[in-house]
Amino acid sequence: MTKTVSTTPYGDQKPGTSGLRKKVPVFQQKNYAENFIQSIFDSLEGFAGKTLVIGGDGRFYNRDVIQIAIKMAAANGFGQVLVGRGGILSTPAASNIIRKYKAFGGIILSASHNPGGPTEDFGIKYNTGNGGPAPEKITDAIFARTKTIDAYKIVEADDINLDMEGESEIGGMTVTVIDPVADYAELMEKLFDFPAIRALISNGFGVVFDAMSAVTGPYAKEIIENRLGAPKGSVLNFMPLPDFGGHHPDPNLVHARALYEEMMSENAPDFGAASDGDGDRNLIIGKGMFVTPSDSLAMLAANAHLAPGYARGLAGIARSMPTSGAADRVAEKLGIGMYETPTGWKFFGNLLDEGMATICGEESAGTGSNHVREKDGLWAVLLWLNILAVRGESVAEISRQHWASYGRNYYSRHDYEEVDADAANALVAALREKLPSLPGTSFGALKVEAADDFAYHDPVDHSVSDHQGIRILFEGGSRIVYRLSGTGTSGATLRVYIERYEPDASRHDIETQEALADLITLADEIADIRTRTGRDAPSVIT
Ligand code: VG1
Ligand code: CO
Repeated sequence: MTKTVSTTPYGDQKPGTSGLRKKVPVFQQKNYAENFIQSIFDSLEGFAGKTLVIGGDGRFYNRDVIQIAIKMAAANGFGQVLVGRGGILSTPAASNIIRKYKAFGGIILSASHNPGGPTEDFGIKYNTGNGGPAPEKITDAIFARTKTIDAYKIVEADDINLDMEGESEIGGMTVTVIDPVADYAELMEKLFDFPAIRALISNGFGVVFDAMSAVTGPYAKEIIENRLGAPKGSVLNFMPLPDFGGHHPDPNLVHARALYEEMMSENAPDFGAASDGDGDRNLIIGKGMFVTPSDSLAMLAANAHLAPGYARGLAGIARSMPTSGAADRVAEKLGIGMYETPTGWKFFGNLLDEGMATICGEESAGTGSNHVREKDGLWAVLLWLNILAVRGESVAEISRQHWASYGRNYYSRHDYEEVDADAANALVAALREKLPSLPGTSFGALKVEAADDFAYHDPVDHSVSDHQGIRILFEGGSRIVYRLSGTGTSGATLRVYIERYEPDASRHDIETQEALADLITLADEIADIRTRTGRDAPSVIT
């Protein structure tokens, strides 16, 4: 039976870079999740009788919100819900399911790389029929609706058994519990040369994948161990846990430190990788060689034609603005389009839908292609393995050769997490004011060529997104970029992105922080970071 429940708005339901993310106790407030889900439905049109995909990364509160979302979808008139068994769907797998089964859209429950548990983070995101995160036009409408919502619709029924595959019915709507892995694994087999990767591995090429107790465990077990024949135990931390074992499921040099140490050790396997909470990020480390995500994008783009799914070449490459310019050099050499978008995967959707870009990437360990409309952690791992199998060289060899032919973009991101929000906003405001005075100014050997607050003009729908990060561009290709995170749940996180281009191959072996030392000092000087945040050093360096 459908009932309409009256409710009152919450003022803080503005979706950020990737959906609405809050602490679990915030989501547990009366009608909090219901308000947001109803606001999603109220912002959409024409879904009566259509299919909605629902799944999440398995974090604490996932199952509760899935039951609510199913009952609300039924009450709002959807014809069918496809939900992953156990409530599990990685973000790229959900994107694939939406596309493959021509669903109207999907609700993905995740706070990605943020920690999980009763007092940690939770999130809700809406994806449209192309499988991608809703564009700003829709997220703005959802936010507007959350401010006026006064009722939501839900059916009164027993919970769905999420642990058994099959169909059931709730309030006139069909609920199908599906295998979360099968469709995704099948797609990967289509894109990549599994026999070649299998042969590589059976010849003793060592692979280790850390699922970080998050959603990619079941996917990596099936693909890397079962289908590609890596020895049992190659996939670490493969059980998705509601609190990710108490860790941050963030595959970076801080939170995946153990993997990094192993890969730098003498007996390291040939290839190490990890993914994040919801499976859309990737960390790639060869024996003795960490590949920065920006370099990984460039190297994958330069070699993608070696994998069957990309044998016909790329239409174009897109990267988020803070991502290093390494991929630009590849696009230039290939003679294909290069697009620079704001941070967040939603901005790649139009470029992918229009066939303008084939491969996209972000410095935050996100890479993906037109096979889905989300970044895809395991996809990046498999493309690397496919390339390694074909080239028969190590990650370190491929990296060095890449730098030798394109030059090296030294790159690092410094995060100042949970700083006072007012201080962070004041810092950005002061930087903005400084912008007009910077071009032409010299700081030691560094001369500012241009400085702006990045604005994106979408070439497809012509929408404009302002204030996407402060850029200070120096002569010779060095850059400092500042922006505030849109995914955090407490205080503000200041991200400072630092890049220096080095064409000279005899200077490609400098330690990254050392190679960037003058820019790092200058980043603090220009923005007054220490004084304004009260911090001596960043909390995370990637
Ligand atoms: C961060 C990253 C961004 C990424 C976003 C979502 O956003 O910088 O590149 O798209 O997270 O990724 P922000 O606004 O905090 O800088 V995920 O894996 O958290 O869905
Ligand atoms: Co993620």
